[in-house]
Amino acid sequence: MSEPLVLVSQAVAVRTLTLNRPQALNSFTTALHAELLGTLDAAAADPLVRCIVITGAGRAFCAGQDLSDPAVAPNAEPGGAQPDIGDLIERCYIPLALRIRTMPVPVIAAVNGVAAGAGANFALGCDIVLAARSASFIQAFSKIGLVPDCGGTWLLPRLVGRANALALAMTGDRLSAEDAQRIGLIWRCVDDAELTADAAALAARLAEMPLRALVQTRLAIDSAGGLDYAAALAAEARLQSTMGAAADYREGVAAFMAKRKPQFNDR
Ligand code: T3D
Repeated sequence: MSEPLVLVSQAVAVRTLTLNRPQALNSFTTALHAELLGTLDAAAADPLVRCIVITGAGRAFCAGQDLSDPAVAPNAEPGGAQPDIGDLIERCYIPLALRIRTMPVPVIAAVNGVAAGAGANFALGCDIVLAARSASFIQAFSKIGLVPDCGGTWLLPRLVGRANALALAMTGDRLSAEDAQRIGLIWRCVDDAELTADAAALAARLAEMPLRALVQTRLAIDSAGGLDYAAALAAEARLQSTMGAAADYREGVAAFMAKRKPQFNDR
């Protein structure tokens, strides 16, 4: 039997998914896409999972699309039929990006090495991005005549502003994890030796928190970008009506008043 393309492990309520094509820097093939989506679906459906960590095997996080995949190889014949890359994006990258954004639990990217092209934007689409100090982020698309995908055009300007987004995307320059933290592209960069433990500790903390509130926070922050201030305030009030009627709010306040640890169960 061949090795799984995604290694799955569970520690208490935290599920870790490790991209496992280290020989090709964990670049995406259609088989990896299928396996990754399957493991994300399984994690979403499992009540024992309260937080997910995604990382890469070997020295890279993910080098984006596997450029040796015959399905995307340009036809060298001038005027010959070319592969429809947009079709691949529709079939593989959009479902992946949307799956991450709709997970019923928080998702942490633990970026252990280089994250390039769609591999970088896949990481940036996660809720919280931790990176090893030796890791880096490359919007590699422009170097091969493509535009950012896997959410890059939406994520980059929101994370780092238009000036940084355009410079990163046009130059395709490698951005160190330290600079990524400095410009707000990621949450935090940590010493290489600490990445796994720090990601596990953060995941364990989130797993004990009120999941429904965390997931609604993601939704509210993402949708507020398309609203004016008054509409965002109104949306917060509507959402707070729902959250305030739920069991986790009662539990949170009761635990605070009783000076005990809360036990949250809403999903
Ligand atoms: O069809 C489409 O393209 C549509 C989808 C688009 C989404 C995208 O993600 S487009 C962007 C695709 N990714 C890239 O352009 C990145 C290509 N890789 C690199 O630029 C470099 O490998 C890195 C900067 C990421 C790392 O450089 P380095 O020097 O640390 O490693 P390396 O020697 O280049 O790579 C190590 C091995 O991994 C090497 O194989 P080998 O020679 O040891 O057998 C290399 O070919 C392989 N590898 C790295 N990236 C990819 C890859 N193989 C296939 N596809 C890759 N993307």
